[in-house]
Amino acid sequence: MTTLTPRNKRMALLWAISFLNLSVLALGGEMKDPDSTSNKQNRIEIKDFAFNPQTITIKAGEKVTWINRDEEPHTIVSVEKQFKKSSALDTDQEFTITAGPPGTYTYYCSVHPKMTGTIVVEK
Ligand SMILES: [Cu+2]
Repeated sequence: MTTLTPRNKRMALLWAISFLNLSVLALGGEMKDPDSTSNKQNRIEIKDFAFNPQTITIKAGEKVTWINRDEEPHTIVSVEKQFKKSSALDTDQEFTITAGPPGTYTYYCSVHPKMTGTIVVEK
C-alpha cells in the first residue's frame, strides 16, 4: 500500500482546484449566452458559391458577419454602397459590418456576380 507524500497531496489538491475552476467557467459560459440578445450573432456562411442564409433580417445597428467556407475567394459588395466592400476573403476568413439605417441591403460577390444575398434591416 502506498501513502501520499505531502507533495503528492498538494498536487492532488491543485488538480482538484483547477478542475473545479474549469467546470465553473464552462457553466458560466453556457448560462450567459442565451439571454444576451445584444450580442446576437448574425452570421452568414459562404459555402458552395452561395450565401447562407440568402436573406437575413436584423435590426438597425446590429452587426453581420460573413465567413467563407469555400476554397475559393469571395467578396461582399453592397449593390447600393450601403456598407464598405470586403476584401477577397480566403477560406475561413470573416468580414463584419454594422448595419446602418433600416432598408433592404442587397449585395453580391464581385468575383462571382451571380452570388447575391439580401439583408433586411428593421428599425
Ligand atoms: Cu464569390
